Amino acid sequence: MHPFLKACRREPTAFTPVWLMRQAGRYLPEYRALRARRGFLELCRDPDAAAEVTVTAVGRLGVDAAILFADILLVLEPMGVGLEYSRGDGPVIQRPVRTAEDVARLPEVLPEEAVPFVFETAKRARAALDGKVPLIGFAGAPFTLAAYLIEGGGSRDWLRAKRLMHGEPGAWHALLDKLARLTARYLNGQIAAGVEVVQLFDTWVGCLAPAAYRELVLPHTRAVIQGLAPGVPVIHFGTGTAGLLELMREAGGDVIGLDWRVDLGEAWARLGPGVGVQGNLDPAALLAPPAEIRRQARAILERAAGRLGHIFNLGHGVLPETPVEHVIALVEAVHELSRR
Ligand code: 1CP
Repeated sequence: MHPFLKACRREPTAFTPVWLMRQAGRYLPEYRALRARRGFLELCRDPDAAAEVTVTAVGRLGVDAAILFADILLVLEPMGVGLEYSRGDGPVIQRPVRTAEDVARLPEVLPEEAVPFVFETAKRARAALDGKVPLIGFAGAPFTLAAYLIEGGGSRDWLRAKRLMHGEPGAWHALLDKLARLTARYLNGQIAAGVEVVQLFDTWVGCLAPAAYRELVLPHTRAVIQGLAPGVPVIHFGTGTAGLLELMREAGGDVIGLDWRVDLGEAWARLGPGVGVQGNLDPAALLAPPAEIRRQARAILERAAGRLGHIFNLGHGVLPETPVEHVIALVEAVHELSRR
């Protein structure tokens, strides 16, 4: 079995497996060249091109896992909310969901019918990888999807989302319930198409109070995870989650993703035994020279202290300004320093 899959199951590995969130993104010259000619959505809808982006990144970096080329917001587009990636670099939702009536009007979407190209991409990427490294599928968690749907795009404080969450809990639960069902179906479709691990991105959940997370988010995230085909490891990721780690573990996942704002050793102690950890280098560390990158990688490996189930990653996605050679230096350093 490949080291990445073993680590997801907390089995011993010869070295610590490493991959990077957003490893197939804009810091790669090959990807920028493709994007110069075609829009992001257009690329996602072309399974051969999207699979190629996945496979190219793996070949270039020497990482231990591949990630499907898609986006967490793609499943929202068939709801008729007007998803666009045209303005600047952030996604925009033209017709955001702001009221209980808006929530009630959102159609039930069947991913197999609405985004068949994602499953086709997964099939082709898996075939092209030819067993070299495992393929990760992914989706947004209900909270993060709802936050984008309500705000209409990214936000610093997610106040419109919180207004609905605190002010109209009935509508909020109805929305998250819909998104949880959609997400479980979407991930199960990816699993049927060949992804071997799934990552649930609750990127912006760290903006919540623990009590709000427990009552208004946790049951929906748990429903997604419990609705997944058994036997496929789940990585549950968020940023700014220092106050939520125990609750995220309660919601589920075989591996908990950590950003760089927490000490990996302390966070793992809080999470307790029986769970893996993914992380947690600051993406900005990759802007420093390779010697410094190596020093910080070693420090994180020391904090993991040989516990079973550590997957090395950044605490969030690769920054677009990151030199490719620095990413390669990180991957080599992790492999070399962790060899057992
Ligand atoms: O211009 C471009 O080429 C589009 C940039 C881009 C890319 C490369 C977007 C728009 N999405 C993606 C691909 C993507 N998105 C992947 C697969 C590639 C890989 O990881 O190598 C994945 C896993 C995502 C997941 C995603 N999209 C998340 C969760 C991860 C994270 O970084 O927090 C989020 C929050 C999104 C929304 C999104 N889509 C795109 C952007 C720029 C954003 C973030 C916007 C924001 O900050 O609010």
